[in-house]
Amino acid sequence: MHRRAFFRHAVAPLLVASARPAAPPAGHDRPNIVLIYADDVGYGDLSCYGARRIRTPNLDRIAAGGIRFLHAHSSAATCTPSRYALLTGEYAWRRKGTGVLPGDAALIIEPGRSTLPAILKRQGYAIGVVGKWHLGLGAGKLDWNGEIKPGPLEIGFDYAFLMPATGDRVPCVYVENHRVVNLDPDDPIEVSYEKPFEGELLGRTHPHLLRMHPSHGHDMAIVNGISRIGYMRGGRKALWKDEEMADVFTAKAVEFIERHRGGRFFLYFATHDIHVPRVAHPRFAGKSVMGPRGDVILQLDWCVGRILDTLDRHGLAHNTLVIFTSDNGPVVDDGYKDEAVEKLGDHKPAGPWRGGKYSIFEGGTRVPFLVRWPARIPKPSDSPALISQIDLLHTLAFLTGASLGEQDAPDSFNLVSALLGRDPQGRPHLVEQAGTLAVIVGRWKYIAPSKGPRISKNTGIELGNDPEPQLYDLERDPGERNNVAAEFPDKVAELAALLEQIRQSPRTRP
Ligand code: NG6
Ligand code: CA
Repeated sequence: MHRRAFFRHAVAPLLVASARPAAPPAGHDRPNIVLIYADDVGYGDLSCYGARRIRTPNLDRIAAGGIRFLHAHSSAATCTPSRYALLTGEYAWRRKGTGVLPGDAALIIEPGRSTLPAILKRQGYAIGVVGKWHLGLGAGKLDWNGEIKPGPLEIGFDYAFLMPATGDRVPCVYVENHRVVNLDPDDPIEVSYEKPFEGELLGRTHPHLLRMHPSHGHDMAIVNGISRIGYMRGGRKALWKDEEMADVFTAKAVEFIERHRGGRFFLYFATHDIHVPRVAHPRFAGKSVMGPRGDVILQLDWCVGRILDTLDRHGLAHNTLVIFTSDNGPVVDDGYKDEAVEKLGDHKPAGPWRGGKYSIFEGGTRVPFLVRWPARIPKPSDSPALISQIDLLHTLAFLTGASLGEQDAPDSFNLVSALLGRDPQGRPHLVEQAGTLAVIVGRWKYIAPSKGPRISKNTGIELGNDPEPQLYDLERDPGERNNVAAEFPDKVAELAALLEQIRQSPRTRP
């Protein structure tokens, strides 16, 4: 077929979504929305997804009263690009500078854009974010002692209580709205990702000061007996205690719900768990058989339980849409010697999928995704629909009665019928992002050739890079073991062309 004609006949139809969405609820039926966004939790890490060596009763409660998605994806296999896509509805690979950010990066979402929080705010919702941010703060070199902006408040949130980047990156302080919490003006904070401060004690030079040791990287600033990525000095009263973080975030999340229970609210609750460093509160430390990685899964489950209990206590559960998912797939050794490898046993963090965090195989982005909304989802079910977190923007906009402008959320599909369990198909196609890109259409997955390493030397994860094209039949071979590219050259050509077409066009949504 001629190339142009090929696009028109084979590719173009795929760029248009088919399923007709269910009607949006009338004003008074619009739900409260709680999006619980966990960090590095794998498909196989929850008992409602088959884990046996660990129990997650509160997460299982969501599954038991809602929908368990089996083909749901984070937008990328690492944090920053997944979160960028979640909040903007745009594939992160379209934009430079959306990879894993250092802790002193500037905000990567331009104020004024129609973000998920900005759209829901226009619909009259109170909008809060509690937990991990990792999308940058400020507009250039940031003074952590002054007003910290632009940040979440400038892109649509009304309230923010944040960890700026990750638990393993400085600065190790909380930021509430525009200020560092508990900052003593006589002990200002300084942050550098270039060189240590004079006299700074580091993990690599003073390992005897550490209670948790790095396995790779993470040998710079020491905070709370744990060495991190990056250097910092000062702000001693403001430093967080890792073992208290889950309690601190959960209390802020509960407060937000209680403050806004009289109206409509959207809470984006982005836990630090189960990212490294994995330091559980003493209530959970040693309580799993899998060491700290298991303990923080128990802790995460407890946080989720507190949120659900709060909704119950205030009679909000019936009309609250609760979504639980994770920003990327799982990793076992992500840079600290925390016994995760030694105590894993036969636990499969990625469940049946190959690879994990950082990987273009399914383990990279195929994550747990649970949805509960008793008012609109009367009975529990499993859904095989292909959905992505990038679709939440359009779907939630629709559910709350908002419409999108032409330029908004270019890659976000309105999947309300799939979200409510009425459409088993979902997206017509999905681009997955790790070191390279892949595209899924129906049963087929094509992975674009790439020169990167096949296996990460740090984490041991199979990254899925291959200089040759890869084609997998996910129906017959969900574990991506048999590359059938040589058997189906037409399929390879078709999907390679589709991926190219998606890259070239500024948007994929209808
Ligand atoms: C990597 C870190 C890893 C983790 C990751 C980001 C090293 C050696 N590894 O660079 O520990 O922080 O970045 O994780 O520094 S994410 O979930 O926020 O994407
Ligand atoms: Ca992550």
